[in-house]
Amino acid sequence: MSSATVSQELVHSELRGEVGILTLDNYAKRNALSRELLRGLVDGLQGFSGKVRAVILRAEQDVKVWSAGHDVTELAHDKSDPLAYGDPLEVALRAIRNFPAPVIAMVQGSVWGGAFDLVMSCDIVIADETASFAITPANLGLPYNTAGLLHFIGRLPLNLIKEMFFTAAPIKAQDSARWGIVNHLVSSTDIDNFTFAMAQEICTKAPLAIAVVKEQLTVLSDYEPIAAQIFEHIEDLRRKVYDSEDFQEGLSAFLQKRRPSFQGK
Ligand code: LCV
Repeated sequence: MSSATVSQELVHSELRGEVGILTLDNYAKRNALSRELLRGLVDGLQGFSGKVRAVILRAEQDVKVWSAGHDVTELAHDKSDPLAYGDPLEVALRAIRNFPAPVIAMVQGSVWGGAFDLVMSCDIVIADETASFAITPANLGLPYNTAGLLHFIGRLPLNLIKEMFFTAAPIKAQDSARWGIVNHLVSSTDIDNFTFAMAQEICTKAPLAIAVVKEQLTVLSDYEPIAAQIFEHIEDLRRKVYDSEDFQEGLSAFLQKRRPSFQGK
């Protein structure tokens, strides 16, 4: 089976009028964001180009886990940057942020790690009462990347971002609505219709005007002037972390299904 076919197996694409629907479907691995699954997501978006005025990104109906985040088995552990610019997850996040129509994340179940960045890279987030959101690099000893942090800084209060990164604890549905992680919290019985109705409403508006406003908001919210010296300092700090024994311990513990023992070195 070709790689493209595998990817299409992991992410289903569906056209419903001018709404494109991408469904994550690798529950055996809790929709972990592997390079194959992410390729299916990016290919699905590209396949919608010129055909849709709104996209819904979802998982299968009523899953307990929307996505378990980055596929940990694919994280670079050769002392190179595990979340580099060319990482398949970063490529997928940019594809969503640069897609010329609104992408709505429809979330049921738990969202972990890089999948939280994926959801927050969508333009609108609709969730039900089973949703929760966690960012988990502290469980792996991994230094999150600067672009990812900027995604969060532009969207959420700094104290919430710190709590999520420092505790790696899931934010439950009600709190996610209170903090503005989600636009709407609706019941699991209503979420399908509610999300599709919003997508259909968007389809009745001027697509060029929407595409330009989306692009303007992306450019303006991403525009955080960082002096080269500061960027290099940040990269130096991150290198110390992904070079650390703790990162190796975090990966080993995950793969051996045991709790990590971090030594701070
Ligand atoms: C590969 C997986 C994964 C997975 N990768 O089911 O945010 S950052 O910076 O940390 C970033 C680098 C990132 O996103 O890292 C990943 C962060 N994700 C997590 O920490 C969540 C890890 N997963 C879990 O805690 C559990 O799997 C949850 C709670 C999501 C679901 O638990 P449940 O008991 O329902 P299992 O743990 O049994 O997982 C089912 C299969 O999916 C694999 C896991 O190894 C298992 O595979 P096997 O059946 O082959 O043993 N899996 C789960 N998450 N992120 N593989």
